[in-house]
Amino acid sequence: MSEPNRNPAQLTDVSVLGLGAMGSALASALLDAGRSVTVWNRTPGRAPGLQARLAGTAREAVTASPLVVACLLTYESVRDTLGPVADELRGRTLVNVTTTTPNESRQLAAWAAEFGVTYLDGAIMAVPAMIGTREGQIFYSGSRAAYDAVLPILDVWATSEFHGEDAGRASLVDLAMLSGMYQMFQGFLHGAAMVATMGMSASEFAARQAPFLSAMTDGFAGFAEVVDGGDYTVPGQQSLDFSDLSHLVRASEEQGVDPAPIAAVQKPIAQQIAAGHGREGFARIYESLRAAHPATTRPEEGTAA
Ligand code: FVH
Repeated sequence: MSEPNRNPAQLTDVSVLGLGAMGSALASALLDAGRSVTVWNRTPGRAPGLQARLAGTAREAVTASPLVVACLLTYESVRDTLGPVADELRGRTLVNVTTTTPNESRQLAAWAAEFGVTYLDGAIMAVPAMIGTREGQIFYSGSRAAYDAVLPILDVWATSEFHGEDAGRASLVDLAMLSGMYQMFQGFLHGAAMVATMGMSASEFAARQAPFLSAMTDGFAGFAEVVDGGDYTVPGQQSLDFSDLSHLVRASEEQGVDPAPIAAVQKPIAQQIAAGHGREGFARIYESLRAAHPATTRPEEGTAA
């Protein structure tokens, strides 16, 4: 796939299904890199400026190229679009960069295998403006052979990273990172709601909160070392007893602000203290979180990428 497509039965190098904000950016970057591209979108008329070959149907788009990229909205939209054209996909490589859960990615990989389609799942860690730059990252998992074969094309979009042959891994890493990001955003907005009760603007709060949170991320590596080591008694850690956040919950309530975000942090702290671990480090709340799901494994128990 590193060479432009020369099979006369196939019209272009890559077909991109979905011309939303992200699909358009992906197709545009491919065109800028000199690739021939066929595009299709459910609703006609999106991305009119794109100098790509326009397919009238998903079937026409799929048959136009050996490499098919799906950038649709959800798992359901991928199944709805590709299900009816599965036979045409046979023998081709499908790179699905639509956001799906890990299990949905695995289901798509199993479905693709059933139809003789080589499957690679992609998780985009970038906004459309970052496509075509090294700043963006895209995680992949699924067929290693497909990843190696199409890497020169994938690298046009962003920095590519392969996470293993389990098709769900790229999505899992993506969604885990987004989970952290959204909790941080909610944490900021919760704090902004608290200080708003005494008249501080969200902008003023943001100016204080951003450098503070940024400095706090230095703590991740220390927590990670303790979690990976599995010993929460290592000296030098902030203890759970010291980390009890009941006063933060109360302060939020006193100000009339929904304490749910901070109560969600206090819950595993209280659980671990109640279980007799108050003198151990804060990172021990990881044990409450992982225990919430019976399938949880420690990192060393998982499959290597
Ligand atoms: N945009 C971003 O910043 C994020 C970055 C991280 C990854 N996401 C994921 O990328 C997928 C596509 O996102 P998008 O930004 O392109 O989304 P939209 O602009 O809303 O376009 C959605 C396209 O999906 C088509 N579509 C929706 N439902 C169906 C369906 N049932 N059958 C066929 N196509 C469907 C839609 O078509 P239309 O509405 O114009 O007819 C658009 O082409 C997404 O998974 C993000 O989570 C982007």
